[in-house]
Amino acid sequence: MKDKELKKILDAEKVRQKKTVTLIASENYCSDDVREALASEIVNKYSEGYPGRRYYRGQENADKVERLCQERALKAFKLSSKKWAVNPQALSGSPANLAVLLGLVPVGEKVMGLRLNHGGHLTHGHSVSATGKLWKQVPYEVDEKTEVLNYEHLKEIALQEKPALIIAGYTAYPRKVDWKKFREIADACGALLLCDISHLSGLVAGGAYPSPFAYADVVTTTTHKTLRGPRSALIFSKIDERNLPAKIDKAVFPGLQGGPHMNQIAAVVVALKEACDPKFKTYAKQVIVNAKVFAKALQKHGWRIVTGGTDSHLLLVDTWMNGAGLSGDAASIALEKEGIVVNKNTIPGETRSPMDPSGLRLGTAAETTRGFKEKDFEKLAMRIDAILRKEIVRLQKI
Ligand code: DSN
Repeated sequence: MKDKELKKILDAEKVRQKKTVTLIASENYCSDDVREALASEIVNKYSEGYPGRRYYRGQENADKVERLCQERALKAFKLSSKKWAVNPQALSGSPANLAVLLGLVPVGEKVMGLRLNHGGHLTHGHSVSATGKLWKQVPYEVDEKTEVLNYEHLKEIALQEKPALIIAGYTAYPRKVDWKKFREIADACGALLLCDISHLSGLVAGGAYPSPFAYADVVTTTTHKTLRGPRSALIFSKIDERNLPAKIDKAVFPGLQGGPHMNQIAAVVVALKEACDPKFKTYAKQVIVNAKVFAKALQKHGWRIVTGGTDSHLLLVDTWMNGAGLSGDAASIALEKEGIVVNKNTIPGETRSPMDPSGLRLGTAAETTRGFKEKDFEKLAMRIDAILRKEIVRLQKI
């Protein structure tokens, strides 16, 4: 690279990633092949439209890449091309969710989503997101005591509010989601069911977490979390008389964006092939085993884990512990000083602010890619405990 100024920064980022432990649940380390595709010449191509119906010429390779992406996406999630369509053009997770709403839900109608501070995502109808400005969020929460979803209660809300669309699948919910129950709730109130598996897609493709495809109308996912690809997104929609795929395609382009980022789509093609490799099954399984061991080890050191554990790649640690511990912000800063990179996170029933919440969200996907096993996460839990306890003592002295 001739730009020495930028090269210095990028080299420093390479070193930072090498030297630190990444526990951010939405991050991972993609393969060299994924990065090679991202930097390939297809980055230069403008491909407004869809395969076979583009606005500019010179699309023979772009069409092949996009079709291959669709084919491999169906294969990775064991879907039939007769039943499911794939749009790989949304630039990332938030635009993907926005496209689904724009395509399928009249503006002003109700969208039922988990509250942000209970583990939902901004694009599930939060007021600061376009999804909360253009549609009316019907929020739901996790149970106050158990901190897990109470499906009976969700059904009551859905029957009362009659949302046009219900969103299941989250950003900070560690437990299994009962997709079937969500289907029943959606049917009971006549809503569409969107399953956002951005966090879970690698685990689902690897057969380590239940698949929502038997129950959903639409499934969205980012491709850079447990799926271990580039930053991008996929939207799957059911093929039937409702024409969901055509409505979603139209919402993505020309509704929300111009030309797709073909280099990202090419890199997703690589990631999907990798996700079909038997080794990926082992990886996905290990991610969850590691998370369970990690949660248990932290519990043994006295930390409260939200819901008491995890069924996925992530866990929420209550670091505040009613004032006996330290805030999520203070905890994340103390850990970063020791080379452990995490994100602060709200916990259900949050009493503090999102900028300085009560907990941390920890994920095992990235370090499992680097080969961490159970004993490594046990050691890491011990290190984290020591760092946080030392910080509590330091803060008490100030
Ligand atoms: N990327 C999401 C996450 O970290 O879960 C937030 O948008």
